[in-house]
Amino acid sequence: MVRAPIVLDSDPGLDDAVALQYLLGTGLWDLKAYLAVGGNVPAEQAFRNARGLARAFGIAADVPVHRGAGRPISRVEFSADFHGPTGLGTEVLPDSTAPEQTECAAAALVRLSKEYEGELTVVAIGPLTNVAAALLLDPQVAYRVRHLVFMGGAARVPGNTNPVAEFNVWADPDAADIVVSSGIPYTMVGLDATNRWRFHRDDLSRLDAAGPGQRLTARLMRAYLKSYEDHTGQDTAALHDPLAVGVASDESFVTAETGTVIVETASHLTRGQTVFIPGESDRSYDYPPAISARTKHTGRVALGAGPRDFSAHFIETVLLRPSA
Ligand SMILES: [Ca+2]
Repeated sequence: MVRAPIVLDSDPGLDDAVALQYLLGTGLWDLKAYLAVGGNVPAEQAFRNARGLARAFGIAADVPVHRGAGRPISRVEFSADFHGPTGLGTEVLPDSTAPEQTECAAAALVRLSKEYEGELTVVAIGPLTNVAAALLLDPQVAYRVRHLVFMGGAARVPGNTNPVAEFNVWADPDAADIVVSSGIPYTMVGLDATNRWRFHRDDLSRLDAAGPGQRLTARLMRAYLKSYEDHTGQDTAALHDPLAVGVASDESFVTAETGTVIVETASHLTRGQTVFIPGESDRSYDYPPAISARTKHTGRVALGAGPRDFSAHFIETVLLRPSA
């Protein structure tokens, strides 16, 4: 089977780490680059974590890891404490033995969009800073990328960072707005869907039983579950980032509609809100021209859990891809 070219852009991040493992486990993708972006952790720590994960999952020799933008487009960098002191709980992974790439993430994305024009899938599971930077460098990236799937946003459910905004979009709302207004074919996989597919304590015992190759994964998921418990009181954890990777190959993990997403970038109160205007809406609002003009760009927006069980598929798939 021919594996399709893909780029993963990530701010590792506990669920980012297992999203990479899941991507590799599917066997569907030819990972051309692993891009780091600040978000859950500052940009430099994201790069270190990404290199460590590339080594841990045995791809360091084959997949270049690129350093991302040093900061959000127009915000002060902010990192969540949800993912622990290193971003991977307390895990400090040995660095990759591969030489450091000098090409930055945005430049790599521009280059790969040319090399794999019309074929390249991009999955972004952190703030959209690198993708926006690539689009600013070369707006034609939007027309060369086959499909962008990003984890972010909350269309019709509450946010997790303020009452209406999801963290990735909140962290760099300007970047997100550049992306959804660029013309790039995109699918937004936000909290409407990601909160619906969970990792359970029972899944930990499957990892524990799988031997040394799943010990890192078990530690990461144990830390992730603990963070959920400490921060939200929930005893299960949302599979946010892995789900975005899953949707890149099969939309039936979610229900989705076509419409326009506009990101709130002006308000302090609702910063990062992803306002969803359904494409098939029979409601007629009286939009000002600046908003009406935006509705020519549409994407797919995940609005709930789909018929295919992602939680089951996730655990089965990571079990296929032990770490080194
Ligand atoms: Ca992430």
